[in-house]
Formats: sequence, structure tokens, C-alpha cells
Amino acid sequence: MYLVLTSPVIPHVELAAGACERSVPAIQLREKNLPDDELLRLAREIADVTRGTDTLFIVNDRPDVAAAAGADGVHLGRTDAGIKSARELLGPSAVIGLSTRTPDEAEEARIAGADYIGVGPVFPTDTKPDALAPIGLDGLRSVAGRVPELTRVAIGGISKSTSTDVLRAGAHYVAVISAVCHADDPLDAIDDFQIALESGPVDRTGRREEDGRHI
Ligand code: TZP
Ligand code: MG
Repeated sequence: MYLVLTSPVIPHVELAAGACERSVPAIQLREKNLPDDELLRLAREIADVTRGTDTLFIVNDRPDVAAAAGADGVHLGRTDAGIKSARELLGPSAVIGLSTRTPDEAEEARIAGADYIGVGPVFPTDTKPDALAPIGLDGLRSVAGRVPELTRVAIGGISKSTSTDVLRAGAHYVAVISAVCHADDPLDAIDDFQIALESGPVDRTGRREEDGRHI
């Protein structure tokens, strides 16, 4: 699982700490409407919680905030600051992800030097009102076929009941917002996801058993 923190029903830092305790491979801070000082304060608190754990900490959209907070990387959309300037700011070991929807975009991201791609929306989602049409599992398969070597994080409307189908269609990780952040009990929801993922072709952290891949 790749957990994206957007307006969680419990404090971000509490959820981040719970994700670390549960060895969630990656968490992302995605809060588009916070003032810069609050975003940076939150990012620093989360970086303090994830540091020294197995959980990567990625900041959405903002390489500057990622750098100032000491995060592990940044996730960029197609309109955010480019990968080149993010790499210059964050250095060669930073994890940089790019959002993609189609095989052509995935290939562009690979050529641009992305460490992983977000792929989606796979299913309809209420969380991102400006999302384009869902690509479905077939769309995800097409992306996987075009960039077989690039780590793929599927996103968009993924629930625990669809998560193993998403992995089988070519994702290495499932990214979730509402299924965890907006659940009655987000920490229980992580546990439920991890149990569901265990029944799929992955180990308990969401890694594929056959290639031991980690972002
Ligand atoms: N990008 C594509 S779909 C999406 C983003 C940020 C929203 C995913 O949220 P949810 O609640 O898991 O559908
Ligand atoms: Mg963005």
C-alpha cells in the first residue's frame, strides 16, 4: 500500500505513525489547500515520524517543501514543477514520482527519469473532482505493458476488495486516499487492506514476491 494523506479523519501525524508501525511502504502528504507554513510544519512532523523506519515519505506537488522538511521525495503531476528542477533541488537519491494515465505518458515519465509512476484514475473517484475518465484495469494493463521495468503505483477508487485485481493488472502498489483516510477507523482500514493484500500475489508490505521490488 501507498497511503496518500488527504484530509484524514484523525491527525495526519497519528495516521503517519500508525502507517509506519504497520510497515506501510510509502506515505504521501497531499494537502492542496493549506497555507505554506502549515504545510511545512505538517511535513516536518511527518518526516520526524517516518525517519529511520521502512516507510518512505513523499510530498505531493512541492519539491521545496519536501527539501525543507527532509522528506524522501516528491510526487509531481503533469503541471507541477518539472522533474529536472526537482532532482536538482532534492538530489540523486530522492524518490520522484510522476502522475500518468496513458502508456504514452508513462513512457514520457520513464524517459524523464521518474523513479515510479502513479497510474490512474483506475476506477471512478470522488476524491479528485478534476480527475479524467477512469482507465480501468485494461488501461492499467496497457501502461504496464509499455513500461514493464518502471515501478507502478495505481490510484483512483481502489478499495480493499479491488486491490488484488489491481495488483494482478500490473500495479506494484495500490495508492489509496478515501478507503483509509475517510474510513471510520483509518488504522483498522490499513490492517484490513494489508490482510486483503496478503491474499494477492504480493507479500504483506505490498511488494511483489517475485521481484522483491521496493520504490
Ligand atoms: N489521482 C488520481 S485519482 C486520485 C488522485 C489523487 C484520487 C484517489 O483517491 P481515492 O479516494 O483513493 O479514490
Ligand atoms: Mg500535483
